[in-house]
Amino acid sequence: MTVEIKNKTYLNFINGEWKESESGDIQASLNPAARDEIVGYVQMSTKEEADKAVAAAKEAQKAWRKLAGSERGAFLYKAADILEKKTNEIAECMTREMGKTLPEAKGETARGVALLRYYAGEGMRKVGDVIPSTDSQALMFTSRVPLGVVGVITPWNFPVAIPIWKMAPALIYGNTVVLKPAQEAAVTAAKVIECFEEAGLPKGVVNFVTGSGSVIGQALTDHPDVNGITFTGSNSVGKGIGQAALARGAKYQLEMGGKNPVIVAADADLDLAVEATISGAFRSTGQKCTATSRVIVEAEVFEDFKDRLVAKTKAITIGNGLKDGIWLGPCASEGQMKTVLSYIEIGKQEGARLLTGGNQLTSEGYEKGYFVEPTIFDNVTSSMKIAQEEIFGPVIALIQVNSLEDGLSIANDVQYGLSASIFTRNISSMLSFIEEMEAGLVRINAESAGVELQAPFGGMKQSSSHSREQGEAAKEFFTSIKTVFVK
Ligand code: TAP
Repeated sequence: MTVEIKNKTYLNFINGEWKESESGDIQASLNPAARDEIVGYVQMSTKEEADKAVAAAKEAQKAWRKLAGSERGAFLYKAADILEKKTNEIAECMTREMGKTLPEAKGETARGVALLRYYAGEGMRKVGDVIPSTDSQALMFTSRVPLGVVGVITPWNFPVAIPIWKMAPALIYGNTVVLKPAQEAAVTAAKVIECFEEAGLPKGVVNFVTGSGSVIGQALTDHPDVNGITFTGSNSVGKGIGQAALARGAKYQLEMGGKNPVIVAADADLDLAVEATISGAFRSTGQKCTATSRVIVEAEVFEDFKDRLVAKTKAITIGNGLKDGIWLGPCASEGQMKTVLSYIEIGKQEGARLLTGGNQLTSEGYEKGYFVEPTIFDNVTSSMKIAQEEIFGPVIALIQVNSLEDGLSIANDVQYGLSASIFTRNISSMLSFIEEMEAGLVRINAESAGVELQAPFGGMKQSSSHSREQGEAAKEFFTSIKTVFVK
């Protein structure tokens, strides 16, 4: 295999310095659209390096917490400006590293900028309440204080937005952080850290250690000086992190998987429902935690909806996301592609009918990448694995129902509860859906994917630890309430 080295070796960032791992090991990050292209190398660090990063964060927190919120905010505003200037460079790196198309990568980077500015502004907002005491001579109030050191463990699917939506609120409320990004997208994450470095944050406030999750992620989770762990990723890893954090009394927050339904009512605007289903299911190659994976359609419009959905899906352009006109990029890694293909096999064996897609693309132009056709099954029943388990790829399970009531009950018939949407013109149907849908994010006449940074985000059931991220909700996790009584 000819290896084209296009980029450099990225280091850990500990106590304000870029450092090689003492392990001497590095790992290549490969382009999933062209696996002979190396995007960069990242460190395979040791537990001791995670420990050093935690020690630096602990020391730095003493002064960082004493700054005024607006002073901490000023650093975030600077980081936002730097990230904004580097949008093209960082978005291109993201596309090359994890495959999402360039316009999507630019959109995500712009979201990172907006998140930084939003939390910079939070530095000027209130962090407590005055509560009337029963003692007329006393002043009673609450103050929100930082947790201390926060361990940030992130997945590869939003390598800019997720680290920022965790680090920015952690920092503004006076915590210091150690970021352990997913190895699959650690080069892009390193570029985010460069923005914080250029913004001049004091040394040790932001630290970055790459390496395997079971070494570095576990080290942060178990470290007695890490006061909070914020994690986004799979349920299996998340549950282990939650148990370990609970066992040593650390605060934790887990955002995990989804199996997000869309309900299409007989009175829906079908053009809108088809557009939104395609966007929700196939953008980012279905690798969003909020991606649509089950589409539950009332019998009256099932055939019409299905035909339109399949026709539009067949017109999707697939390829390297850096190229103009490409709508769907590759799966982010070989492992992810294999998982998707294995679920497609399972779907066939379970008796679902393949309407379109179902194959890896291997012809000229695709042979070096992890491309899977956008895939739609019908004849799906709710008990099938493809209707129950998170696939995290471009696969839709179409389920036909005779009433909206049945649709809602199937929509709720999974262990997950992250996001859900309904297409209907009927206000009663909307209200029943809002009332009965067991999901942290419910959307009406809009795709299941779509998160606004100023609103709380998180799941019900097995999708999260029931905490919420973003918007004002972030304050709940990244601070502790201190009740103060002054006589
Ligand atoms: P995971 O395999 O769970 O990895 C997430 C992070 O945890 C990575 O940084 C990983 O490191 C690390 N990790 C692995 N083992 C660990 C351990 N024993 N202790 C501590 N950390 C460990 O998930 P993924 O494949 O990157 O992401 C896909 C999953 O994320 C999907 O299930 C998706 O639904 C979920 N997700 C959820 C959301 C929200 S907001 N709910 C958003 C995006 C994605 P390495 O990978 O480097 O080993």
